[in-house]
Amino acid sequence: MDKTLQRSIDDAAQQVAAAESVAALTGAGVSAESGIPTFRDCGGLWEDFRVQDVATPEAFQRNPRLVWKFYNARRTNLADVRPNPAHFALAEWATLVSDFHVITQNVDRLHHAAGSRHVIELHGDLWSVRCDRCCEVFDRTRESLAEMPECDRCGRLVRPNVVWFGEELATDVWAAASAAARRCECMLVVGTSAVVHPAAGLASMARDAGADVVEINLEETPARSIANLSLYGPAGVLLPQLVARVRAIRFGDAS
Ligand code: BV8
Ligand code: ZN
Repeated sequence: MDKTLQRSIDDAAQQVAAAESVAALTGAGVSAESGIPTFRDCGGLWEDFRVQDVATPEAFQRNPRLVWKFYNARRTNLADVRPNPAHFALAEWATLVSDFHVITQNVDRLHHAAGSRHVIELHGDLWSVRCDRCCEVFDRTRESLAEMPECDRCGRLVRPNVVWFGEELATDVWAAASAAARRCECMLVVGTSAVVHPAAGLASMARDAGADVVEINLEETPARSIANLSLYGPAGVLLPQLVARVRAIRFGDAS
């Protein structure tokens, strides 16, 4: 790792090591090193599918078969996917402080698989389905779904239990995410293009409440203007280094 980046990691660790309340806002980039395509990078999901065809309620009304093809393919691709060092580093950071929340836009549940205990899923998850008539959520973890699954109770076509564009986030989820953003002394903004709202607004919420905001990404994003620290490189490389420095500063061996 080049000396400049190493120094930036050391500086960032010095600045955030004292934070007892930490929140990590994560996006698809934190799962990239697990082999999951992001949305907006080259080779991303939005290259093969248009948002308006597979990620809106109107799309589901118009062509549920295409929407389920999109989501079933993502579920299938997740079957053998494991968390990467970025996920594990966030789970480790939570053992160093008294309050750590992961606020994720991701639906892959890799933060849970890495051992993170306080995970707020802003946009739902790929593993459960929802019947809009019964308002019931059914866990379909690891099952390969019938092409278009139906409700156990009423037999109606069910939908992926995710938040689509044009849909509100669940009130309780948004309340928990906003509270974590306002409470934290440090917010890590990891692997997100910071263009999807209201999720992206959580970084400003944290900064306005006095938190240090650390952007961790391969490249600059709109979060750069909000962050007071930016680290550019793969999250799976940077986060383990950052956590190791924070641990050393908090528990000795701050050589
Ligand atoms: C809503 C579904 C009220 C699940 C998703 C305010 C301003 C502008 C627009 C709006 C606004 N308020 C509302 C909107 C409209 C819209 C929106 O934000 N549009 C944008 C795109 C213009 N928002 C909504 O509709 C939201 N609802 O606000 O309700 C309302 C109601 C009606 C009308 C208006 C408002 C609902 C948004 C939720 C949409 N659902 N997902 C799924 O299928 O997965 S969002 C989708 O994008 C995913 O959840 C994804 O996580 C999210 C954000 O993308 P990223 O995670 O950031 O991924 P991306 O590929 O973009 O970027 C990856 C990043 O990682 C890159 O920066 C890359 O450099 C980096 N990276 C890559 N590899 C690595 C890495 N970094 C580090 N290490 C690596 N190795
Ligand atoms: Zn039903």
